[in-house]
Amino acid sequence: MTTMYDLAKEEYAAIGIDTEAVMEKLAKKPISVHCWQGDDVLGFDQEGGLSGGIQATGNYPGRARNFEELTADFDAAMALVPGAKRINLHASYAVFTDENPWVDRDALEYKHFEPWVRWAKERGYGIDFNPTIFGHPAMNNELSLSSPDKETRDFWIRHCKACRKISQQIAEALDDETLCNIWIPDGLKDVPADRYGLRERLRDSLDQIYAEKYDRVIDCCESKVFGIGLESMTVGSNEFYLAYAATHPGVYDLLDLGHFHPTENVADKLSSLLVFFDKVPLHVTRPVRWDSDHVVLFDDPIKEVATEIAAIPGAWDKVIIGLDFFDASINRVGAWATGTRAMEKSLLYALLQPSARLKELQDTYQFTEKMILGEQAKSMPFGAVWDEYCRRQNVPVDGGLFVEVSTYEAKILPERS
Ligand code: RNT
Ligand code: ZN
Repeated sequence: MTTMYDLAKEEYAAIGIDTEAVMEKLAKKPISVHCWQGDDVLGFDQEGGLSGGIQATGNYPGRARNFEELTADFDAAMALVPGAKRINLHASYAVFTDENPWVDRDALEYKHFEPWVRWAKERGYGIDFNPTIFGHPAMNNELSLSSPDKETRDFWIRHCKACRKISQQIAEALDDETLCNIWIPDGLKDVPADRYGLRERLRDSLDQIYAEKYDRVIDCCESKVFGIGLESMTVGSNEFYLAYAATHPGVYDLLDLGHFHPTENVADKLSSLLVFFDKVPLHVTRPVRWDSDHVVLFDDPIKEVATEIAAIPGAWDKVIIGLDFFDASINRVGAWATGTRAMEKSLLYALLQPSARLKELQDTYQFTEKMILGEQAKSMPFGAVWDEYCRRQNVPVDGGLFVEVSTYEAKILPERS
């Protein structure tokens, strides 16, 4: 019997695309899935709630409250997602036990993350890591590494140093590398009287944090344009971190799709960074009017980012794909699965575009044919290849997703109320 996939395979072959090779390539590219969709970014170490100009809105029931619940939910979600995965942890997800009781963030050690490492090892996941510089009493007027207060800066410098060390130890335990991403909310609500001092202090703090060299840690800083309550300036702007990265080999600039002005296109930025850097880390998210961190969908901005990753020479390996969304208004397992699947789907879509031919047409000024071929590729039988990829990866096709999510929900909700 001829399947939809057989027909699609032939159609793609006619424009020079090998769907078998594409599926194989996609299955190996890891997506770093953030742990914080499962509990609305609250973590396990503080009671104070979220701060730092970010917000998880909604109160859908069933939020994970501890390591057991969060890992169970992550497992349930990832059983619905094709392809290779990593888990992206925040320092606030340290696991405290009777043997390893609570310590403050500047005293965290590898042992507080060992349960995560054991868990990840069993699943073949790599781990990425983030200092947690928000939702904590040591945030001083929402300033941390750039604070005018030495005591405040020093606390967060100690925290970041601890996190880099933990990242190295995690990487060693997994015989891998760990991306360690520093994001700070630091900024001002109202018109700044001094921008330079804040940025000069941030540079000095970073220099202290990065003084120690680690061979398995990929360091990066995440830029931003504004936060809620911090509308007038953000210390760690993209110019700031791009310049820092350019002058500090081994430290990279992380681009979050929600951290730019709405008409800026992050897909357009990738080629510029890839001319100069051997790594470009990303937070893929979906901003709606502001940095709202909606669940990633198979929409144009994501497809365009994926197309750059698939088409730029070497970008497939150089771009480190991480996700960053947190919607508390819907089932969180459904959110995780849908967003991560959308990333996979966009990469599959991108790999199925006739990029080499389109480039050739651009380079020979055949713009009409380029336009027409580009339009043709958009309505080719992509869905049949996606369904086939899901089947081969033993995950549901889109039509089978909701029932899985709701079955899991029905099982766990009674335990969590
Ligand atoms: C905030 C940044 C940051 C956080 C996570 C929780 O605007 O995007 O990456 O979302 O670290
Ligand atoms: Zn982010």
